[in-house]
Amino acid sequence: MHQTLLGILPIANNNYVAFTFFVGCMAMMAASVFFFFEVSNTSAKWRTSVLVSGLITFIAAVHYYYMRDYNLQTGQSPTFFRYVDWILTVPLMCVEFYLITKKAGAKISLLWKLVAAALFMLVTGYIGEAIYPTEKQSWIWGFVSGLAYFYIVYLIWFGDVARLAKNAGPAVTKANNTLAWFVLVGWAIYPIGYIAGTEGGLFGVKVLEGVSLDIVYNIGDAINKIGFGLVIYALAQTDKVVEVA
Ligand SMILES: *C/C=C(C)/C=C/C=C(C)/C=C/C1=C(C)CCCC1(C)C
Repeated sequence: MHQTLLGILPIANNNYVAFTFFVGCMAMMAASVFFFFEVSNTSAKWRTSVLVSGLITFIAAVHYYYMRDYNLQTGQSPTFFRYVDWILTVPLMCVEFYLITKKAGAKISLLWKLVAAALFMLVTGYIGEAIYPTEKQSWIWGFVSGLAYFYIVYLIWFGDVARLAKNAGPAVTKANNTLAWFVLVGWAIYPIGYIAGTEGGLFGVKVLEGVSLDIVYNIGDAINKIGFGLVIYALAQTDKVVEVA
């Protein structure tokens, strides 16, 4: 057993997996400090939203701190804590969609729909990645998980979230349009990591052998957690300017 604090185990120059865990951890920490401090520079209407952006990156920072260490010490993927992170942070992203559409009348049932779909997506993904990662099973779990993913995409692009965002005015519409692209393109990074990392591949075809699942997931998290939070932050800042004028 090694006792480690910020990297007493050295990261080898060619260990890109460990390196992306390290950089990811730092980026999540920095983003959290930024969002937390900016809460006081945000108009009352958007404070909770910016705070939630900070909570998302903070939860990720704590997990990355642990996952970085786990990966360095064992050389393995920290699958369990990866999914613990996602099970906490993805529902918080659903909360962000609820908060931006709430003033246009979003009901709590919309939040539960998003959260239920997210949990279904993540639990089935975990089963395929950690419990039945076999050639025969993992692609089926990945496919079922993908159905829940597309339901979320549908709600945000065409369903209740899109409709309510439009009613909430141009600033929210614009933010929701950007977030919708994050969910369609940014979140699609995760199935790519899954296909690379499970035996089942893409419907049983191994198209991404040799690609590191952890590097793909780490890039996805940086884009989706920090980028997503910045869109919320930008919305809060734009709306503030409108208020003053
Ligand atoms: C901050 C973490 C985020 C935004 C994580 C998002 C994760 C996903 C969208 C995962 C999706 C998956 C599929 C659509 C199919 C294969 C299994 C998953 C769980 C990787």
